[in-house]
Amino acid sequence: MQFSKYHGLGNDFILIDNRQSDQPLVTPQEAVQMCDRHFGIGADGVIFVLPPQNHCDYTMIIFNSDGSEPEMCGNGIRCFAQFVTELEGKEEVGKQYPIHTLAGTITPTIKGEGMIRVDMGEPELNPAKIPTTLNQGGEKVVSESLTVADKEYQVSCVSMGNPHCLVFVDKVADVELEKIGPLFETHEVFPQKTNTEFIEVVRPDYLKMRVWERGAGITLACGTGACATVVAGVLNGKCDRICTVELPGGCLEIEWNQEDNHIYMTGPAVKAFSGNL
Ligand code: ZDP
Repeated sequence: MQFSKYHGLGNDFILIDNRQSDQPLVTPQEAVQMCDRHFGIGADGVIFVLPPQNHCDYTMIIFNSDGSEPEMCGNGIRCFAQFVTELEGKEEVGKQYPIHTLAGTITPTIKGEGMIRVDMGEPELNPAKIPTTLNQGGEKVVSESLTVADKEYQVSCVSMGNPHCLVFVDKVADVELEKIGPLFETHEVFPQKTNTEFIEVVRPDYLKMRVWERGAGITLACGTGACATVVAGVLNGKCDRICTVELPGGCLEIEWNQEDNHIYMTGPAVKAFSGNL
């Protein structure tokens, strides 16, 4: 089987041309093996380009490195779009690709020179739909108390199709991600588990963020997490609607558009190599 390796700011994925079948060509167990950095190709996830559904150009399926299947993947969908230009044999600046995902239709636009802008749709704030049991029955979860390992945090929650828990801190460098990340991920207030982002406000238009991803652990970047970060920042009065989010792997430009309530994410997608399994 042919595969290509892509990354968005170091958040790396194995891309599979799955256009001939509407079932993924590898199982979740095989994906775990392929993602292993010592015994496999090495990646944060496996992404499949499947035939269209619901008037879209293609369908995206993704497996995390632990074999679980998330609804959406922000860095992954930029890689998906760049991979599609490779499959189609031409890169057309301005071309849009509506993609069917478990989070609905998500639309990347090719900007040229490896940059992709993605219409990520609207953020979901309803606690039951994120899902979280925090502020149950309320409209949204903004700066609610959550105790993790005997420490109280003020957290906000946003779904970008997948669940995110956002925590503002003074210094992201001081966060013991490896220790507390898994405790947030599996906390009982998150029935579908959660991705967790720790955020430092450098300026209202510049945030620094580190992430513990559901099903993948520490990664160098998280696109949906960067979008959720800006939503939480705006709701907490900490940042502008147009903002740069700096991740360990580099920067994403995020806009939460006031008119259509959609989030727009702009960032790179880079091919590393391709090979045969
Ligand atoms: O929600 C999840 O289980 C995530 N691990 C999915 C992957 C998200 C990603 N990091 C992104 O960029 O949005 C790929």
